[in-house]
Amino acid sequence: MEKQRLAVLGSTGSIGRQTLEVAASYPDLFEVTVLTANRNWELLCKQARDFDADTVVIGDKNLYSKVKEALSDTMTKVFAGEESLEHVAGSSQVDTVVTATVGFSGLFPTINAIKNSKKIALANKETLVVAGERIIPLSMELNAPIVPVDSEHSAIFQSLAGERSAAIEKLILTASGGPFLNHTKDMLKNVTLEEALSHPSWVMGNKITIDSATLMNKGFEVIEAMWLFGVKPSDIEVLVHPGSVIHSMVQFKDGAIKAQMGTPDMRLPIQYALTFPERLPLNGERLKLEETTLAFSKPDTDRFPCLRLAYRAIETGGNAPCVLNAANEIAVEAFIGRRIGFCDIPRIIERCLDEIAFQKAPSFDDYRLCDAETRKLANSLI
Ligand code: MN3
Repeated sequence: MEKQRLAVLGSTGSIGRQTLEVAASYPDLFEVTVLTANRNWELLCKQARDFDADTVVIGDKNLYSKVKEALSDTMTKVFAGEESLEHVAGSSQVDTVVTATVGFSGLFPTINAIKNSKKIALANKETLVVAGERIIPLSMELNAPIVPVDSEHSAIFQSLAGERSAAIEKLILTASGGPFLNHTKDMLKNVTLEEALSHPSWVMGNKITIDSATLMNKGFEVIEAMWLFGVKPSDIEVLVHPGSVIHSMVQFKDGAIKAQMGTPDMRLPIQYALTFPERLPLNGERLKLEETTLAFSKPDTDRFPCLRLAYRAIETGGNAPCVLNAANEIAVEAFIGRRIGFCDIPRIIERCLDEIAFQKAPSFDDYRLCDAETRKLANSLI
């Protein structure tokens, strides 16, 4: 394998830190040249030193002087702000861009990485939720392969190795069901932030943990899978599988089902995305099959309307998934800030989907405008 120079966008978050763990375990294969973070400047500076990074970007411009000073005795170049984030994703110092940022903010850096024909290890699913319709053709045209990091999509990607996509009958995305799997509608009205943040199987950042509790995360993943693997939403089935043993499956036209199983350890899909088609050793716990049970059930979109709203958005198409994402970001942020209740999240998203004007074929600039307009409306509904 040739040595890859990595840009890790969102290096201080959960996926970013685990990406650096993987990179550190194979110093002959990976050189970390670019690191970016939104606000966690102290960890960013530590990472820059540990990996002798060429360039760092801090998203929050107010923190620029702190980072600059902390790294003043190093050769690391320091930049700040959104434009710099976008710019470094296309840097000539980089072969592979790991997009581990959260939300819409990942979109434009990813576009710039594609425009510069980088390999994309995609962890920022919102990129494809919002703009998959334009991103996928662009990545094919410019020879910028997009490899999934999301565990479900990695499982499907692994199950498809050696198969033809024409042989796919359907994709089966598994969902842990989140902490409220067995809550009644009434119980859901009164759940607390702390309860929502205690995910039964995965340790992740706050935003995605809330998205998992509402099942919006699974809705996003349906959209992500549709673009990544070129299938219709009706050919993607979601099954609740509380054990999180099977990370997702592919059913083929002859009825065979292939699945990828493992412990819930994100380093595996991260490492596979970076080393594919090679599969390298990874230390860690191994699945004890004798202690696992495989149980599956259909998700309940009556109790978890976010999943239904995601299907609605993708069937509507155009700018609807962009509205879905922006409204969700604002509603989740408000829930984390204890300004709204858990059941207000789908209420706000549905209102935005009802009220924002439909656009059939938005450009990248239109997405930016639609995102801003939806955020404004969603904020007014809080
Ligand atoms: Mn996932």
